[in-house]
Amino acid sequence: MDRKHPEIKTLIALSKLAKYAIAVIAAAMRRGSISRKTNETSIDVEVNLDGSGVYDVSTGIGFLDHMLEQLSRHSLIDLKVKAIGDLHIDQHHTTEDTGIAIGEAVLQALSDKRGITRYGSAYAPMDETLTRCALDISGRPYFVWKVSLGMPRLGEWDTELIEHWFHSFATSAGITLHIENLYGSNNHHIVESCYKALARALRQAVEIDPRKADAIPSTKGTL
Ligand SMILES: [Mn+2]
Repeated sequence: MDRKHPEIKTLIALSKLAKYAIAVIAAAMRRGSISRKTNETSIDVEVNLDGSGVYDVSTGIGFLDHMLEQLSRHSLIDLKVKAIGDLHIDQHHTTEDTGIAIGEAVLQALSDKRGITRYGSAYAPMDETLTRCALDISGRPYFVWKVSLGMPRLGEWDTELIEHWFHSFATSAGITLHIENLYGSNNHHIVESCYKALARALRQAVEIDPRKADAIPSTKGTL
């Protein structure tokens, strides 16, 4: 086969274009939708991994809404969350279950994970605070949290639940997730930088890598 022959060159160009088009179409369908009802919470979540960071979030916990909005805005993942939980007891179930449902929706949207970059990492500075997030969409959930918070509450949100949110998200999305606050003093900044670092790292990791758009990014052939 003469690769310099004009017709062959056209055919090669067309097949590359077709591969790219298939990747774009597959990417356009990377949406997830989860409806999760228990005796403790009722949660509806929709995500679009190829969005533009449009969100509509309502959990009944103001600070959690603020954080989920940051997650969407900085990951460019469109995010709808409607959670009605047993807040008259405490915020534990609502916090945990939104983490689970968003993780499940992301996992569903990733489907067989074809073409994804897979790894992502980001530093998020916020005034005096610096936080690092590194993650692998590995199918092997693992969670490392090196963050200390000195205040018992942010708004009305119990800060001990924040670690739990990240743990629930990592577990249900099947992500190896490491978050470390390197330094900082303001608790609002520390928590917000954790969500922003997660957002930026996630944005990288779910992105379609055009150099391997039709491949599963693992030598095992599955993730
Ligand atoms: Mn803020």
